[in-house]
Amino acid sequence: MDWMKTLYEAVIKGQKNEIAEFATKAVNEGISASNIVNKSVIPAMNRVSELWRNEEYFVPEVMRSASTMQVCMDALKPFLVKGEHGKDLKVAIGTVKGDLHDIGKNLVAIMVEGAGFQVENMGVDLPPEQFVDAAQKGAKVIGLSSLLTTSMREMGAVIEVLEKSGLRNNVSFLVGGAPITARFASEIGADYYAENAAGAVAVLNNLFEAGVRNQ
Ligand code: B1M
Repeated sequence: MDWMKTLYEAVIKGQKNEIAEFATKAVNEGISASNIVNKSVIPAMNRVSELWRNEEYFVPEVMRSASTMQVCMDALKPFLVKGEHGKDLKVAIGTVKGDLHDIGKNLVAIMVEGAGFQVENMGVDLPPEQFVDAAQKGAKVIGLSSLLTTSMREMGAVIEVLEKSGLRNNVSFLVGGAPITARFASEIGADYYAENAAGAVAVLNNLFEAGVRNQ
């Protein structure tokens, strides 16, 4: 069985009832969970995005694929989180105010957790004050996600509110999402930009290696 192809197609077709079993079988046959995420699940969601763009998929199909992806990620989570767990660095990740997109943000959160970091997945449509709260609770990195050109400016608002609260120097900001660029990240005063989940993990590994830890 070509599990990578099977899983890729299962996300696209929304085979929610079968996908957990497929994912478990694939792992039991020696395919690594991170390979499944990077080479099947993420490309499948990208394909779903394309189908939406081409008006071949509409909201119900996209939501069906998103929830199938979530079932797959839940099945893979124990294998992703195994092993490297225990990096003493707390990361709070959320989607900014006005934005309900969470598929990519959830992928990033799971991959970051899988790389061993302590993750608080805060949700969507979050006002800046909630990120202040996360910083007060000890998050050293705040990850902001935005998928809309209408909400991306909210990332800058979060950074400003953190500055006003006096906590800006306690945290690093990592930003990402389809409309975000490295240039935009630097314009709003974010510390890091990542294009995808693997990029987010790389940024955090670099910070950890540079000695950034929970106090
Ligand atoms: Co929306 N939507 N949507 N949508 N939606 C987009 C984003 C859009 C590009 C579609 C389009 O028109 N072509 C468009 C935005 C246009 C723009 O602003 N330029 C759009 C729009 C307009 C809207 C609505 C306004 C539609 C309407 O109601 N008229 C509305 C807004 C609602 C709101 O948020 N207030 C809306 C609603 C929805 C649904 C609810 C139907 C659904 C969201 C479901 C959910 O998330 N629970 C939805 C979806 C699914 C999409 C598309 C089709 C797919 C997004 C996705 O999940 N991609 C999208 C079209 C597209 O992208 N082609 C679209 C797969 C995911 C794995 O990729 O999220 O990019 P992505 O995440 C990547 C990277 O971006 C990065 O890593 C991830 C993994 O590789 N990344 C980070 C993300 N966050 C990161 C954080 C990091 C680092 C990296 O560090 C912290």
